[in-house]
Amino acid sequence: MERTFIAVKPDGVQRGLCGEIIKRFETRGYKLVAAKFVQASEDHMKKHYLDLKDMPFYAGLCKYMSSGPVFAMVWEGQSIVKLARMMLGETNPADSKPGSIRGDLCINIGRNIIHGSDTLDNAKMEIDLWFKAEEFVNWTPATQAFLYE
Ligand code: DAT
Ligand code: MG
Repeated sequence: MERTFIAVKPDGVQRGLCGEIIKRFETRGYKLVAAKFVQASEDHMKKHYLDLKDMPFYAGLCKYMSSGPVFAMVWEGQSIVKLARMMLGETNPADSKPGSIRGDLCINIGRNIIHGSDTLDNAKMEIDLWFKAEEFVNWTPATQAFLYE
């Protein structure tokens, strides 16, 4: 089983989309293993987006991401890193297909409402950056036997 880091960004929180986003992961059958509602510091966001440090939008992105609360989550499931990225859609909502989260719920690249890890390695790094070991819940969903062969 893989784990991935998903966060509803400040714009998604302000627009009241946390429930809709959680619902999509829940109804697909993924398992929530950690979650918290937090306002991250700008320094924290600079670490989170370190691979984008040379991009012209890096400073504004980190400032924006720390400007309000985010809903940070770790979801678990088979091939979830890649499949969650497909659920998100493209980075630019304008390129995202209807049916995807960004394709259905947002318009602008700088306000694309949700973050999702892009690789298994980045998922591990992001999960370590955002969550401590004691923040994870060990549980077996009652649906498990009907989701996986
Ligand atoms: P993603 O969030 O799809 O993984 P990314 O890691 O390339 O995309 O970029 C992180 C975020 O930065 C992205 O969700 C929105 C913002 N961003 C990316 N490209 C941008 C651009 N050209 N102009 C403004 N913001 C951008
Ligand atoms: Mg990314």
